[in-house]
Amino acid sequence: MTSTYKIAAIPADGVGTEVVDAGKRVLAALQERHPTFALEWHDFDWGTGYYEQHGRMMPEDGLEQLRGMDAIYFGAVGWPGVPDHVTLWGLRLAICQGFDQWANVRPVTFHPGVPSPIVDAHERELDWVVVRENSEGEYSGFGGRNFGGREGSGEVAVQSAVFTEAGTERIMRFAFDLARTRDRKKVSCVTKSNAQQYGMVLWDDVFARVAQDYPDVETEKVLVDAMAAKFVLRPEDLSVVVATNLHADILSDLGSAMAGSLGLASSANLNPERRTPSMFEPVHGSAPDIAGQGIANPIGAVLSAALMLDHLGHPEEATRLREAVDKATGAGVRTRDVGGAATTEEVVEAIVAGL
Ligand code: GGG
Repeated sequence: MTSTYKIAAIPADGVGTEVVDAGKRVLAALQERHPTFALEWHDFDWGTGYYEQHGRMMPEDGLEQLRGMDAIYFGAVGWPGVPDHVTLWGLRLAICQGFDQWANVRPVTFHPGVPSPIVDAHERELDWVVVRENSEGEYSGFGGRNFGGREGSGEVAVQSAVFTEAGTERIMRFAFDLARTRDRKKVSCVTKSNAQQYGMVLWDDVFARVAQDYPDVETEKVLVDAMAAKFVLRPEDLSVVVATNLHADILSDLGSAMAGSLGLASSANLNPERRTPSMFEPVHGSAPDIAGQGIANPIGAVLSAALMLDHLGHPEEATRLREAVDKATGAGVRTRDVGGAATTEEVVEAIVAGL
């Protein structure tokens, strides 16, 4: 039986358009070979181009237009000429926060043939998952700038990080539940509670309380600076890493760089209660320096499509996608960022051939 899903495609800016197109073509080929699912695409031209015409990144009723979708497949946001905070808050964060996609799952995976700064990464078969709290913390949007200032004192800016017990508890439970599905049942909690004595101490307290409900899951609490070092020096000791909105964003970039490139990293912005559509996107941004040249790495977007298939209830098809990606990288079909010379198109063709 074929299940049909309504998917919103929002390529947005720069290489976002190239990698979303690549992901859609790989999904079409998969669907043709394994017709257990069908995707009904709804394309949205939102992003910086839309902003230049309409003064906003998406229409006022944008969330309403997306509400009936089964999932959102997103590219990347940001383009020179419009401040990054305007584009980010106007589209990506508007969707994540507007739909309460509070769990951002960012797997760190190593691929055959992709050179990694960790010498024996492939022998160690490393893989771990960064779970990013995606609704509050440093991205709460509270603060302001004071243009008045005292004579000679200059401007003052305040940016508040907001941690709620409910928001912290749900992301901790999500991380523990995820750990239970993995071979290594372990959650590493990233913190900075030695310096940030309110929000981060609440974060630690909630972690310790939730951990009591998961006696079968190993735990550790690590300061964010020490965790950055641990990513590089002892990654084999990681399984699920739960961190705040900002810390997890930074750490997951580090993880994907260790795997070879930010272009490989996939992510799922989940509303685990399924009250609203979840959103799947490569971790990378719009990369204006290489946009339009046909050389962007499509793997982050293709692996995000695999996460989308998992979410839609098609784990076998998701596995086929992942295996096809590994066949392509293993055969040496790699874009420039991962030591090859292939174009986006050539990587897409190699993945499709391996399905
Ligand atoms: N596809 C991810 C993307 O477009 N990211 C743009 C960005 O600037 N993200 C920063 C953030 O989400 O913290």
